[in-house]
Amino acid sequence: MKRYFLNGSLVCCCFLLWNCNPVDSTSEDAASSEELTAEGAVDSAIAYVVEEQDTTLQPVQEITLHAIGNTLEEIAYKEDTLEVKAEVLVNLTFINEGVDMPMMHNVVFTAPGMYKQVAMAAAEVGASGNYVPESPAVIAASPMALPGQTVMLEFISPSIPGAYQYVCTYPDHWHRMHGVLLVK
Ligand SMILES: [Cu+2]
Repeated sequence: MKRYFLNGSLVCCCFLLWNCNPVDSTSEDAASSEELTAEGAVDSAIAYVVEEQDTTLQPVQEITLHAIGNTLEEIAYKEDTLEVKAEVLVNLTFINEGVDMPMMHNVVFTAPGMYKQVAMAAAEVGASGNYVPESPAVIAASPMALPGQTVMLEFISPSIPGAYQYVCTYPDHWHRMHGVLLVK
C-alpha cells in the first residue's frame, strides 16, 4: 500500500512537471520517434530509399545553353561557363541555333580536365553509340540536337564543388565547343 502510494506520488510529480515544463514536449517527440525506430527499422530504411529516389524533393536548377555558328570555324557554345549548385537536379535546355545539316551538336558533361579525352573516345564510339563513350569521366550527356532543334537533359550535379567541363562530342567539334561547369 505504502509503495503504491509512493509510485502514485511519483507519477503525480511527473505529470506536474510535464504540465509545467514546455521543454518536455520535445522529449515526448524524441520518445515517440524512438518508438518508431524500435517498431520497424526496415520500414524506415525503405522510406529513406524512396526519399532518395524522389527527385521532386530535390532542389531544381534551370540552365540554358546555346550552340551557335554555321561553319566549323564559327561553331561555339554561346555560354563558355555554366554555374550550378552542388548536388541539385539540373534541368538543362540545349538550343541548337545552327541552320545547316552538319551543325549537329550535343553537350556532354565531364570530370575536370577530361573533355578532350572524352571527345576522343566519343569519335571512336561513333554515330551508333550516339558519340557518348562509356566512361567514368562522363557525368551526363544530352541527345544530339539537329540544326534548329532544342533538347532537354536532366542530371544531378556533382556533390563535390569544382570546375567540371562540357563538350560537344560530334567529330571535330570539341576544338571550339567546350566550356566550364562551375559547381559551387
Ligand atoms: Cu557540335
